[in-house]
Amino acid sequence: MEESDVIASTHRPNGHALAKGLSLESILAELYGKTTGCCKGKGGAMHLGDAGKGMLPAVAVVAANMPITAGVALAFKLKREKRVAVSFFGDGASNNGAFHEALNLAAVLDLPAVFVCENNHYAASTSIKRTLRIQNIADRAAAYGLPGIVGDGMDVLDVYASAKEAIDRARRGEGATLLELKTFRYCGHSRRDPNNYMEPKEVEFWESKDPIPAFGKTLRQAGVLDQGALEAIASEVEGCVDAAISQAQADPLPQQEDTFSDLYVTMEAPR
Ligand SMILES: Cc1ncc(C[n+]2csc(CCOP(=O)(O)OP(=O)(O)O)c2C)c(N)n1
Ligand SMILES: [Mg+2]
Repeated sequence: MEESDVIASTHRPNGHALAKGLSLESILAELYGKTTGCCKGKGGAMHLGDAGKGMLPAVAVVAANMPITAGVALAFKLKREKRVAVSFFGDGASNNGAFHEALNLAAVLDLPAVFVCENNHYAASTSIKRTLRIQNIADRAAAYGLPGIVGDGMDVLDVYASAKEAIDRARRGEGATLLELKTFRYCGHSRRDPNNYMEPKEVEFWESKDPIPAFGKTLRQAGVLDQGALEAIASEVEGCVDAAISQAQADPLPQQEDTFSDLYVTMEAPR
């Protein structure tokens, strides 16, 4: 993606926010509800965003970000801007009506959009085996006349290659793509979830493919970084996270008189 492209995220926006250029400090402060957060502490964990960085505040209503992505892509097309709108969502979201509405609109209007399904095989506690009778969510793209790509969501370079293919296609004006990335979540859906519904073998299988050590191995084998350099990066990152947490804890909370500020935008209606 280019900096000028726009993403619309979900109830799991943290990684997307970091990747789109929001600072660690502004993300952690938002999680703590502090005024220094990217939404001045009023969005919280599930609404991270910063329009200036090309990230709409995340939408926690499953699949509701998808028609919004189609709308953003339509705006880019009408303004003849070479920008791309990217939506992230889960396997569960692909059973929601908004998924089908968004893909069909993107197809018939030839929109510069990429719909990225992070298929982690569960929607909360429900296995995909109970909700899907086809092998790949990407196969649903055919029903709308869109290309569907299956990528290995545990392989950084494969994700890069398949995302680039879809984004380049959208930017060339050749329309939208449904990109399914197969992945997994090793823990419960939330802190209250005992996660007693996953097979231990299934978790072990996916953990063995964890993208972070796997990409480290790729870099070592290619002679890009040695083990010492990888460990130095890991400890530098931990230091940055610790510092951002301490800063967020010390930062100020919003004041009562700020309750109604920043809720509405005053603007002239576009013609
Ligand atoms: C319309 C709607 N229904 C239910 C919920 C509650 N809910 C939040 S996340 C979630 C599971 C979503 O599963 P999936 O789309 O696979 O995303 P994942 O959490 O696996 O990344 C549910 C049911 C919601 N936020 N919105
Ligand atoms: Mg899921």
